[in-house]
Amino acid sequence: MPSSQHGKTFDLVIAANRLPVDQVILDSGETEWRRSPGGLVTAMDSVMRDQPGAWVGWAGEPGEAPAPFDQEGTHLVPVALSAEEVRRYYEGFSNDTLWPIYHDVIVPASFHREWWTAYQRVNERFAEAVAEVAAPGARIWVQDYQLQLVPAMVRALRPDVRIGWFNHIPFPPVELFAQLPWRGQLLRGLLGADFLGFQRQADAQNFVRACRQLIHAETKAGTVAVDDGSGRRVRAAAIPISIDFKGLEALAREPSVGERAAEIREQLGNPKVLMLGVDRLDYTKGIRHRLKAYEELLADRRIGPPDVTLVQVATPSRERVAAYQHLRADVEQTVGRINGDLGQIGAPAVHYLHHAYPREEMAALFRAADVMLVTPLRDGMNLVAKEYVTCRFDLGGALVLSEFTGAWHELHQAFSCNPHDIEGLKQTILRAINTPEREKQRIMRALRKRVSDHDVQRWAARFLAALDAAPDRAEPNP
Ligand code: GDG
Repeated sequence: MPSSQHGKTFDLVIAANRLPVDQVILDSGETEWRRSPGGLVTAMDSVMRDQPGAWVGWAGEPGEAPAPFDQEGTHLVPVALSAEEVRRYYEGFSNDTLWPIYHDVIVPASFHREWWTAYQRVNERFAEAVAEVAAPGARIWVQDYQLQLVPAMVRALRPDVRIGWFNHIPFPPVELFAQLPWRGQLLRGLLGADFLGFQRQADAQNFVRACRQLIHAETKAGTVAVDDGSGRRVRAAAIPISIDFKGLEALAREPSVGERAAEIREQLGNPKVLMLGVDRLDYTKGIRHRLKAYEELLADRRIGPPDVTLVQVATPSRERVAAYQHLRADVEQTVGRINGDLGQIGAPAVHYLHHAYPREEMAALFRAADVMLVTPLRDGMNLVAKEYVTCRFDLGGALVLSEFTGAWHELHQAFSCNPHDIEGLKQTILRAINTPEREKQRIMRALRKRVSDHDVQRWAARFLAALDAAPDRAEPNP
């Protein structure tokens, strides 16, 4: 039952692995919470404007959770994770079991029963926190692969609420999903929801097929029947995520951002062609394939410094997971070799930056880049592709985009590539460089229209409308 007698309850409750704030330690030694600038936060702003909501998530540091607090109109409910739970639930099960399985097993997945136990325990804690702050009949929106058991756990505690879940990453084909020793529990966890949102139609279909084949559920027209005697059907559909087009374009139009873009080109020696990659340093992003194609183009003397240079921003990510440590070593060795073999004094072939930058700097880089290389081997959506075209209000630049991203299904006018096909990728990069300006402008206009018409505010509104329209829930238990 709702525990409104103990505290405030809300008609909309978000549950995500992380809270939308970061703790900052000031010079004075005091700590302060700052809003993190992610797209999800912006999307939620648009839906929480008219109705206050709560957000349940981890505050980012292991140990005791801070007390719930209000920030910019949202009630934040921190969930505690011990250091061991961070290792087992987050780095382990989420990022070393589920992440590789859901991304085509680009690296092998690790299965450990104690990671699974921690995943269950943490999901239960999230579900309890959600049940505490949800008003009667509230809408609950659970985010992502770290919380796949939460829908069923919340339903058990609070049969009166309406539950949605959105998967930010791909949902794998049944042949890969079937490897998971806990596949049945994961599917049943998700089937606690009323509506399940995915990035692509294919992801929703993979989920439905997994239910049919692995737990023998009856499925029909994008819905799955739940065999708990309630007669409930769960709908699965594609609601692709997007970005805050208006907000980012306004930032990109700032004169200071334009000046910084010119300064970046100047500092790079005013190359004729500036290529750019921006990714979390993750093996799904195809950074190695991109570097290989670039290295070969340089070695073949098709392009070369000082006329052409590549800036690769690789934001540090999951640094305690072994596969990420290997990737970093490999990428850094490759960059060193390319610069050693093919760079010149004052004109390195690759500018490799293992940092996170402020949004203004990212917008300036996007404005400065002639060719944006987005070459993942698998990516749920890839927001960088959408951000790049958003920043190009001047219609300049060219987007090279992998077919294996969710974004490609919306932005297929881009210079498409299969990153596994190194020869094809090289040809695509050359085409992106050499296509006449007018044609590139035509393409950029079409890409921008798509993102501007389908922004993150529309995504959030569509998700909640789909949640409201999902097949009726069963009558709550008396
Ligand atoms: C997951 C899915 C899906 C990166 N470096 C910096 C920085 N970024 C920003 C980018 C972009 C975001 O981080 C990364 O988003 P992506 O979509 O590219 O990738 P994932 O982190 O893997 O996200 C993905 C997404 O969820 C949303 O559903 O698209 O498929 O894997 O916004 O700009 N931002 C700043 N400094 C950096 O150094 N400020």
